[in-house]
Amino acid sequence: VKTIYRKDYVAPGYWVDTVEMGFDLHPQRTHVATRLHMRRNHDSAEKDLILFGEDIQLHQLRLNGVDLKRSAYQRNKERLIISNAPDTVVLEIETSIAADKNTTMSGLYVSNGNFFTQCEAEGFRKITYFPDRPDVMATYTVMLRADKKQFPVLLSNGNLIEQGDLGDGRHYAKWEDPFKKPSYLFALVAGKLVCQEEKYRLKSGRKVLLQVWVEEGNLDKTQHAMDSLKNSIRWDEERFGLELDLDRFMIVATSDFNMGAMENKGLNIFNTKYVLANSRTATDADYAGIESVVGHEYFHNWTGNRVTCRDWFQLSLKEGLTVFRDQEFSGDLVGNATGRAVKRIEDVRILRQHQFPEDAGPMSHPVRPDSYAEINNFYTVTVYEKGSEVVRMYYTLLGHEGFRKGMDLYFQRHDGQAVTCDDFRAAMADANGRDLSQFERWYSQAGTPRVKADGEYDAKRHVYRLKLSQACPATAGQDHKLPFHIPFAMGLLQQDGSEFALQLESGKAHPQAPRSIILELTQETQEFEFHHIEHEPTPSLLRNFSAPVILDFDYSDAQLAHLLAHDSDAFCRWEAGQRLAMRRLLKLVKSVQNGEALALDDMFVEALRKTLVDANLDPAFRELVMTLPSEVMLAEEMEIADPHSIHQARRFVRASLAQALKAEFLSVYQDHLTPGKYKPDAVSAGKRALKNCALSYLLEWSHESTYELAYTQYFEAENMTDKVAALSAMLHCSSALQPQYQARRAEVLQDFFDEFQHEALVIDKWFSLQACAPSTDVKQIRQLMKHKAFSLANPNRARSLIFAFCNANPAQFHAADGSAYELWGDAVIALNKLNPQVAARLARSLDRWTKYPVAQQEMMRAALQRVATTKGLSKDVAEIVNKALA
Ligand code: BAL
Ligand code: ZN
Repeated sequence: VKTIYRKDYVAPGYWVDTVEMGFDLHPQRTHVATRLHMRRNHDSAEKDLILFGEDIQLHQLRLNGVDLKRSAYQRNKERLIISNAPDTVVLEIETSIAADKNTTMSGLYVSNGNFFTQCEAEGFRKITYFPDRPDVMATYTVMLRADKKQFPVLLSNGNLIEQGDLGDGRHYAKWEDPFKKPSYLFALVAGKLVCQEEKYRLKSGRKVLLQVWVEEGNLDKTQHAMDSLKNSIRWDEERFGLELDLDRFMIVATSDFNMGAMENKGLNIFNTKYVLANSRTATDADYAGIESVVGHEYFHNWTGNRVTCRDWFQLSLKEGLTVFRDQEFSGDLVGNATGRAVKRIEDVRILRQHQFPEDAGPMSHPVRPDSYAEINNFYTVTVYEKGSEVVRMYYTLLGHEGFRKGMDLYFQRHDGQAVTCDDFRAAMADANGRDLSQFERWYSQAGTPRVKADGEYDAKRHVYRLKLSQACPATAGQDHKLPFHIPFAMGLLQQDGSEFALQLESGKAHPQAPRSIILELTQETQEFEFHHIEHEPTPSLLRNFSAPVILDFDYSDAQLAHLLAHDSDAFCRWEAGQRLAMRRLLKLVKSVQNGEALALDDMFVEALRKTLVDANLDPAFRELVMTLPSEVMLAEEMEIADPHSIHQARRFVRASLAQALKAEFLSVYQDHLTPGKYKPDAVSAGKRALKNCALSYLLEWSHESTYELAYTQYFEAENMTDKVAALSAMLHCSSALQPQYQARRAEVLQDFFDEFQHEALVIDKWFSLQACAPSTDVKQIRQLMKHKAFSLANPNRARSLIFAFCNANPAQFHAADGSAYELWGDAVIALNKLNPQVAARLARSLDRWTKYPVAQQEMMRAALQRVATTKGLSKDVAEIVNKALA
């Protein structure tokens, strides 16, 4: 498999100014005529005219009006090269595509009888020959022709400028996108679709047309996406002064989609999962997901489309920045400080659960990678979520105004350009007169830095000395790391829970000094002295998770309980609870391994009880505190992961809490019932989350009455959040398999399937709930794969069953006999033929194989080798398994 390096970037030999395309759409054979106006880039070392093309039939090639003979160009499976072309070229290309045979969901494909495209990263080359690279930006005019009955709706980017009948049962629509764009933002949609639409008035007074297109029968599920779109437009105007530049903005939903959604100019194509919602079918989490993904794709219009990436190594330029923007959008929409903090904690959880393991495994790469074999493998949590943390650090270092100044300068300098992460950093630095050269290491060095903090209190001088040291583990190809520029937010708590004024200079006391400050750690080790600290403080460190690092500080249990009870920084408050829990869980795992008796101390139970019943705290926050670190996170904390002991230990803590706090859980449950009309806002969702968390604990306390509670909730629930929570509690609790509950469990599962069998997204939940249940073993997964509703070819369905099992049911996935690794291998191999991108994602479930006991390692290695030696392996999967085995 060929590796592509960032250092080898060469500017394109030719620019493309205009693209005219004509599509004659037929599922079996779509004919595409393309005309490109090109001109030589005299600044490029590339002298040939290079076009990319894959899996397409070439019928004709004409250069400046003359047919090119076969000897006039070179062509292989990936490229078409014309040497000695003139400086100005009009290139006409005729190709055809069998879209109905395209199971990769990249390029032009058919889903449920409708045409869709996905061109990022390199799908446009499956439509026509083209310099398919993000730094080639052109304006597009697109003519679509198709059978009117079968494909009544014809959409592409930009504005609709003409439409009409062709007389033979076919019709046409002509679209023009006035903005220059790279080919990866091209899109077309054709088929039987209906839309919810609205005229929306921008702040400037200009009116735009907003549309959400779905399959017939789904118009009762588009309102939330439409509301989210309007909120996004308003938010970008208010927070960043960025206006929608088109007269029309469309969202289209398809149930066959590799990613969450795609930001094609003016024609966003979405996975149905991130569009369709009503209270009957969607949970609070689904509603929140829709809001953030609609926001994300909309925000790309400026951060991604108007200013795009010079090359794919710069992917985080648009993705990290746009994730940061969507996180801020969701945080701002909640509208209060705790709601913001809750969102922040949720985002940090995702980073720790997914990105930290990635950074410690075989796919570890910098936010701006240096090489890849298949770019689709680099749409990762590192590029996205760590990339967002990197952008957030500018925000933390430069402040709200400073960050805005940097954004303004970025657009002033680069609107209409394809640029690099360095360009973004330069805009941030220049707009604020700051030297951010060391900050570059966040882009170039992989791995999660560890910051060690040591505190020392000098009672005589009333000085608290904080020593911070940083180190970053070696990662593939990077043995030695240089110090990062780390914003380190902190405060010092007094005994009564209030905060000391933070004064770094000695001399007179300044009671007005801030209570929370941001230290800048740029050396390997630095010391800070805080003056006028009258008694030994409890340090509140890395507030709001101010940098994507692992913090080591030797807290006592008492200090953690103090932080959990009092810290004004909600992140650190939550973190204190997690540390208390993690400490106990890891000890209990050892006890399980040694066959010792298990016990949970009162101090911990008491600390959680206080939070659980504290009515002054936001319910959503209380739910987060009551949620123990996941099994995946526990595994990451161990030298040698032991999924079975981890599962037992975690189960024991949940059961012990349920036993000790059953009265509290019961009253919390009853106090947070939210009868009445369903509202998905954060406050209502928080109440449901806490209530359902209480329910799940109550079911750990194995008792008829609590099982009854879930059973009743399931049948009486008027919204999907409560229904799924009840079902999940019944399937996932330790008593789920007790004979007296078996029949009920089967009954609710069947009832759920019967009621929602025509709602694909809900049936995904049905599969997922079973895939993640602790009692579901590999045999049952194989049974579920034979279910009439299962299909490997549909990415959502494959994810709902197989990915869920491999990634979120560790105790069963790591069954001692290795049978689940075989299932994994079978699925990767089968998916490889259908959809290499999705196959490569699943291949990553064995990323952390070297963390397990030797016997398991051997079986995982064998499974990886079996995949690696499969004939016809895509470069997507090959890159993943070869890196894992390296
Ligand atoms: N650009 C791919 C999908 C997304 O990140 O929005
Ligand atoms: Zn994105």
